[in-house]
Amino acid sequence: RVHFDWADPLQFNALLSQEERMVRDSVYDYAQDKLMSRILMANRNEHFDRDIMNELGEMGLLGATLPEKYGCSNVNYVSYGLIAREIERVDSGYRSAMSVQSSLVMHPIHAYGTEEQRGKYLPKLASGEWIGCFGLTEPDAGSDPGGMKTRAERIEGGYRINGAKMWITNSPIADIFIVWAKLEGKIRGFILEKGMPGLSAPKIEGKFSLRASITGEIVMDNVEVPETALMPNVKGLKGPFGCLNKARYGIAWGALGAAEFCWHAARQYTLDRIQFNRPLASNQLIQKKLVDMQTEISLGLFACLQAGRLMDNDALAVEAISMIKRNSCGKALGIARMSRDMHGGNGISDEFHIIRHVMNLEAVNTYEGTHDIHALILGRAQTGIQAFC
Ligand code: TGC
Ligand code: FAD
Repeated sequence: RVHFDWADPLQFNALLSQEERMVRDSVYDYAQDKLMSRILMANRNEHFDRDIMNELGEMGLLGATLPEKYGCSNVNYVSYGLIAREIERVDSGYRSAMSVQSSLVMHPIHAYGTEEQRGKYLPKLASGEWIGCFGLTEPDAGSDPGGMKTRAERIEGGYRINGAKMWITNSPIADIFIVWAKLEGKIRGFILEKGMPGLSAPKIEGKFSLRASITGEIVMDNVEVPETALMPNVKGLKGPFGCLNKARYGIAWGALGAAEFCWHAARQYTLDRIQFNRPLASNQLIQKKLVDMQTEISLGLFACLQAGRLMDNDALAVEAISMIKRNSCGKALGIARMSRDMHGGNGISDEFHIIRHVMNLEAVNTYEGTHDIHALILGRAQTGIQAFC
């Protein structure tokens, strides 16, 4: 009889290469050692520790899929997914910091920028010396970014940009701002730098989710940038969406890491906790909940792995990314809420970490395209009928 590993029922680990396992194990060790020890107070005090970016840089985890000549690790997309999973096992906010830098800042500079822009920005972003942010969402344009009001106009030697971006991860501490603006009616990507006159990034206070990640606005009041600030190699919404494809893929893996934490914690808690003279885990209702968690996470990981293998071969359709982003985030949120319930009163204490994951996953289920927007993307692809407008 083949041994059944409850934590890896479908032998997911056997499908990883030696290099992928090494990446996973080294990030697991780092995250459990250096991130887990900080998260409780960081979340309680709504604090993002800037040093984490340098540590991620030293580990080669920023822009990890990009070429070595820019100081990056040149690993595959399955490895990128494994990195996201291990970091988000600790906290979605830390994964946010990593994935914004990698997929939403370094990826567009690499894919749409000039060689000069790559050489100037990528090595410092890879090391964590510089932090980047990505400004697409606006106060009046969230799910419908095509409705953005931010405008760029040509001036002598460059462009003048006016507008405001909202809900921008890392903006208050960013050195580099990837900003999407309409230039002559077409969406274009610009690289702005901290300190430019007219550019500010106030922090958004009072978040009950992703409290260990810093979020802000980007306000651009007649910001004048040189010609060299424009990323020349893309026009239209496919520019920002091309970045979101990479980030959404990573979130699909990451959310399952958070879910795994909640599942394993629920299992241990219900084995240890005695009520009615026996462990909670001896009740049928509890076992069913644990098995539902195990099943969804195991199936979800296989979907992510298959998506990663396809992405590594340039064969992944963007609609499939919507499927795994939506599935992982929705299922992870359900699992975290279930785990919270199974922890009883302790489930709302931050010392047990579950309520933090519940609150984080509420935002993860919303950003990078809400759960319902991804349903509508998939619905359009299946029926040929656009339902969102
Ligand atoms: P639509 O007409 O569908 O497309 C417009 C153009 O874009 C192209 N396109 C894509 N290209 C590449 N990848 C994709 N996934 C693409 N999806 C669409 C499309 O081919 C077309 O190109 P062209 O050349 O024909 O013009 O556009 P629409 O305006 O109807 O879009 C609707 C919808 C719902 C699909 C879209 O707007 C959407 O996805 N909304 C969600 C917005 C979103 O995800 N925002 C994320 C902001 S960033 C963020 O949340 C970061 S959080 C990070 C963290 O902290 O971890
Ligand atoms: P809305 O678009 O107003 O949606 C509100 C509700 O209406 C949702 O339930 C949605 O599903 C639903 N809805 C919308 N349209 C339709 C429709 N046609 N049919 C049916 N239902 C619909 N953005 C960035 O650009 N960069 C970042 O770094 C970034 N980081 C973020 C960090 C955090 C913590 C958060 C919370 C958000 C971040 N975002 C970022 C913004 C995020 O991408 C948006 O919040 C998200 O895309 C949803 O937009 P919205 O908040 O304007 O909601």
